[in-house]
Amino acid sequence: MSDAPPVTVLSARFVAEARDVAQLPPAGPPEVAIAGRSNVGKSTLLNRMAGRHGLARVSKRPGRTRGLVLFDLEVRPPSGAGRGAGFGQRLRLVDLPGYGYAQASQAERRAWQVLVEGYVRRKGALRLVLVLVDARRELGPEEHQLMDWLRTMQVPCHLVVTKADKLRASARGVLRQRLRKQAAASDTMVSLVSGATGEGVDALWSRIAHAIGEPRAT
Ligand SMILES: Nc1nc2c(ncn2[C@@H]2O[C@H](COP(=O)(O)OP(=O)(O)OP(=O)(O)O)[C@@H](O)[C@H]2O)c(=O)[nH]1
Ligand SMILES: [Mg+2]
Repeated sequence: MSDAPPVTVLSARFVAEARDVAQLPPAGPPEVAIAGRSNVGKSTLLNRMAGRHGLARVSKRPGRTRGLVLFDLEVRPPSGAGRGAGFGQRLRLVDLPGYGYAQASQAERRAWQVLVEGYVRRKGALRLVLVLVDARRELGPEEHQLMDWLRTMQVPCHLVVTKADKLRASARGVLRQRLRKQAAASDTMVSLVSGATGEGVDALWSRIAHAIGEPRAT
């Protein structure tokens, strides 16, 4: 899992933050969105994928990312992957606000749903959604619901188990085995990563390169 050839990020820049769908910029490069429970580590993983500390704002307190935050990356595909790597040179990463944030009011929850659903339904350049889950937690109803809904919307998703560094090596090995079985049994790709240490991020990049190389079913 760790010897995947790396994707090189040549540049990364903030494009826009949208608090509602009307504020979204016109569709540009292929988009990969990062979704998951609040505080799971979406912004941290985005920074790690971009190789830029501090690009997306990170916080110990849940509810940091409130809008859709878009970043454009110029990337060089893994060596040997050639043009088949799928996303050519430009890619847009979209940091989504987190769900399941305990202090959120009903109105905030509704606003989250309207924003994220509106974004996905727009069927712009969205090619893949990474659904993050904490390595120390089981998949909850929210993750299942989100992945089922993405499936009905025909948006490919990829389950990313993060904060792997929080587990001991033995627990990590057991989890890795379980995830492999889970991935084989379902139709979902699963990756184990750490936004803090960068573990698994090269392998995740090469899976993204392959996943978004395939045309989206509409
Ligand atoms: N140990 C460890 N800590 C992490 C990892 N990823 C994120 N964190 C920490 O978890 C906290 C939340 O990280 P964020 O990246 O802001 O989480 P988020 O999912 O973007 O949160 P919201 O924007 O509030 O939805 C921060 O204190 C991070 O430093 C990881 O892989 N390992
Ligand atoms: Mg965030």
